[in-house]
Amino acid sequence: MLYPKITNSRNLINLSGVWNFKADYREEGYKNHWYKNGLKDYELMPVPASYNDITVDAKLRDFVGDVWYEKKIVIPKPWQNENVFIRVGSASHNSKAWINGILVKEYTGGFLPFESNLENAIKYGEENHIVICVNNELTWQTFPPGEVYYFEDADGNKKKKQRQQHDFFNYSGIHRHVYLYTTPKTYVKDITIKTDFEESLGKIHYDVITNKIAEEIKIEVYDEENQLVAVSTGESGKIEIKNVKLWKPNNAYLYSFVVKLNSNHTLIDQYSLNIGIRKVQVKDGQFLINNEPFYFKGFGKHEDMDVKGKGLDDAINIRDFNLLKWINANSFRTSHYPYAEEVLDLADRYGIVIIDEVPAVGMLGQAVPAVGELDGVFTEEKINNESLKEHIRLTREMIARDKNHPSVVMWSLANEASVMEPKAESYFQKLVEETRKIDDRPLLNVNLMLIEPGKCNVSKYFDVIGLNLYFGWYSERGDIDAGKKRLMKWLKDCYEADNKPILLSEYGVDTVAGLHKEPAIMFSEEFQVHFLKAYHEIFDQLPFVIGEHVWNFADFMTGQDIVRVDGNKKGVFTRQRQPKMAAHYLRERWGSLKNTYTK
Ligand code: BDP
Repeated sequence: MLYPKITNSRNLINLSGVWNFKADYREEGYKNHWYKNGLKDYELMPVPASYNDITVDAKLRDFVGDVWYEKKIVIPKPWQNENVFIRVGSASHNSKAWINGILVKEYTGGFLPFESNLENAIKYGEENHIVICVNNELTWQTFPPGEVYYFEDADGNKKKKQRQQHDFFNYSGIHRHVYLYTTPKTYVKDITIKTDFEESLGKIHYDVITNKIAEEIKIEVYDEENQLVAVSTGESGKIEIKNVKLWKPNNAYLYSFVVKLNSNHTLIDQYSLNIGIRKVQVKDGQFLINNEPFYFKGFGKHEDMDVKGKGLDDAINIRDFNLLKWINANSFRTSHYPYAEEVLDLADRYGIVIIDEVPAVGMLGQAVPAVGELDGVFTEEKINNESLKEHIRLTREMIARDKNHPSVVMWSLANEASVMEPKAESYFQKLVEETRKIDDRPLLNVNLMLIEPGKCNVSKYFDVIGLNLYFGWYSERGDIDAGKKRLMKWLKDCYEADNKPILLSEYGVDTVAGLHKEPAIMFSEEFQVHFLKAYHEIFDQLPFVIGEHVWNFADFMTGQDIVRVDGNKKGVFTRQRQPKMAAHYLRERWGSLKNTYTK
């Protein structure tokens, strides 16, 4: 799926800004045809942003149900000869969109874009009425999974509530840009790029899909100096680039891949992509980028900030990339859902390596932090065939959206699923099989620390095993030495059982910025530094550990809970993106470790 752009054949209006907004507390929106009649007594709401933290209303912050967004816009008359699409970057979690009272799209999924051709719904040169209803209810068949229930207070009043297993606030609303954009009637629908190289010869394999058979497809590749370096024709083919400049971690080089559709020698559509030439493989227990062993240094992150929640924010995103560079990180995982396309564009540009994760988080029988025995969830009522279908659909859509980003080196198909259950095996076998049919990047599964070494039924299908380990925190609480011993044994046992490279996909501790204690105790900045150092001493001894992603890059909001003080405080940076003590320590360590660090 291509990102909407203005080109010499396409136009675009960004509808981000202030929209009319109404939360449907009395469940009357559909009955009263708000999608057609419009909103009365509405309030104002920014887009993109989560609506939860914008007002001072507790009822809205924790609202479960439908909210309605409305915008009126004149569509330029000259657009009548074009295709016109509406495209929503993401809305959490279930959306319906109407134009002039006509339903144009229904979509489930809170972290991926949806779009619709508006052909039969819009009026050109006149005002058009756009309504989007966003519902934030999760079920066992959505990703992430959750459950709506009713709570009755002492007066017998019923309240709709949501149960969820994942550890981040259920921010809701329209989270990314809403665009109206045009394409010519014959247009480039999709482009797929695969790259490789041999010595100094770069190789690009491309496929272009058009909506109708186009008479001529021309490809031009430009380097960063805007020099034409290669051309081709046809809907698919191979292009070679001499003296190629590779896309490398921390040293990104981007070519511009331009597709031109011609009819009777006249240009009818043009679209260009930034691409990077690089190669990724898992071989002999190592993760290779451009044939060199790559060691992941970085974080699990979240899209999360004050006031805007999960709303796309260029200032925060560019600040984050500056901090990643400053701390000498080379990678992060988009825990626990696909991030905005704009973030991946930045990663391509800054040379930061991405593990792209589908929103399969919370497929387990307990809320995080999970302790003790886990209940089974691979059952008829919970994670069932319907869930598998959805999981496959969202994985396909994530790959369709992100496949051309050179920064994306691996797909993460689940975080902390209940994979010790025998039924998880066929589920994941099928999921992996379907994923490998469409893309050849390595696949990651991330395991919870309650899945003991040798008890994971699905590791065998994956290329890299992610482990989220918190010994010395959730277990051996406060005793880093004991945690460290357990860690060493655990890692060795996991490797022996599965014989796959291991990425420490999460390790970290809640740390209150400004709390100092000597000797170090839990929640102090000193404790966070001691904990990380202890873990690194172990990783450095184990050649099968191919990377370390600290949990988390920054403090982030969670649901209200007795184990969370205004959210999860495991950030190395505060929620306002300022460093804790551990940031200085990590900067030193990662500065002294090369990307191609071999043990
Ligand atoms: C892991 C989860 C992550 C949590 C983290 C924690 O993958 O989402 O936020 O633990 O407890 O279980 O901080």
